[in-house]
Amino acid sequence: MIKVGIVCYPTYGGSGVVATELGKALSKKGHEIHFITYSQPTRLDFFNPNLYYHEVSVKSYPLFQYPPYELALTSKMVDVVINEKLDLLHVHYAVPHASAAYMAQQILRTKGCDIPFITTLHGTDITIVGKDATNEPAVTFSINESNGVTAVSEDLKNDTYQHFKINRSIEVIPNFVDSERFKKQPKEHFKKAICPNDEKLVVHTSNFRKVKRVEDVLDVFCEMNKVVPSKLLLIGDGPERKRMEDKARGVCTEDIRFLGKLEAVEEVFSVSDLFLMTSEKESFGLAALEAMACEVPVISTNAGGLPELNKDGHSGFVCEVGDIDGMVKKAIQILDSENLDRFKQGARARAKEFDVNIILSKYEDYYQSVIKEYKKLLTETL
Ligand code: GMT
Repeated sequence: MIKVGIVCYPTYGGSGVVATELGKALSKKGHEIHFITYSQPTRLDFFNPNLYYHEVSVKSYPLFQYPPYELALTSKMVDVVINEKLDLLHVHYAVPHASAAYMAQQILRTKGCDIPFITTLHGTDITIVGKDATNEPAVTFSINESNGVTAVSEDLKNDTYQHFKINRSIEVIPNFVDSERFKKQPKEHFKKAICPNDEKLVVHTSNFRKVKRVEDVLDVFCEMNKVVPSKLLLIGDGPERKRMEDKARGVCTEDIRFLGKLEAVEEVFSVSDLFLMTSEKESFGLAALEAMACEVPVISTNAGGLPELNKDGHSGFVCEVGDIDGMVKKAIQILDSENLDRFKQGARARAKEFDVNIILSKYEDYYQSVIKEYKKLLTETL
């Protein structure tokens, strides 16, 4: 049994979902998991005696234009490691969690407590926020000082080596899905309500940031809708949502619905026929994996790690970023009654290769090896 402190962004983005699902799965296997976050992680929705939640509260003061979150997080990590006697810290999303973990490790050392930390790189912490000159030196330093580093795809690992001066190995451990929770469920009444005339159901979920290119989803849908009677559901919320609602207004409006944030996305996936992921950057594409697990074929771009997930011609198709015509053609091909079942089975089969039980053991093995290496290092330096 390992006692792990998990740090993540609890309410927003795929990195928080992965961190929370990882912690839940580890706790079910008997590990003791301590979430150290500024609010209750969204998917931390069940009781397990091995799960703990420690809230980081950031105090403000009139002098501060920006309340010092990183400092409060560091101090909380120090407190939890000592009081809960943790074996390992695992921080998700490098900015600023890796540098906070490094600082906590240094403080703990002065108190006679030695603990290794692992940083998991998720995507924009490298491709956008991390490589920005305002953060790059601190991100490079804290990745190099981590006792273990994982990336969610080969592409993200390569990007990290390309944009930062990294002098250590990075382990690729892909995202995963609970294929027992994410599987096709009988929700035909829901399909009937959305698609009363047996239209095909197309779905997109994201946090509506610019990198997702949601306007391409709308363009692809409006074109394919001229050939295949269909409906589009857009799930999620974010900075681009208002602009997308404005864009959708007036163009096949009656076939498009924005649902906002939805917890039980697997219910919508259960009745969907196609998932569109049009991102210009996407290190893995967790939302697409969850859709695939529910037998929804995916049309994705070839950005980042998406081709490592979506098998062209099997679980769906992979197109160039911005290739609207190509995506329309592929969408029509998938939705053809001659092909649809084959793609649905292909999507589920591919998703099962990323089942939580397969990927969880990769994390457990990696935890063990990092702890062992760290102990070896300590005895060597004594
Ligand atoms: O863009 C998001 O959806 C949020 C972002 C994050 O770091 O919170 O997601 C990234 O991490 C996910 C989990 O590892 C990946 O599945 C997403 O592909 C990745 N997003 C991007 O690279 C844009």
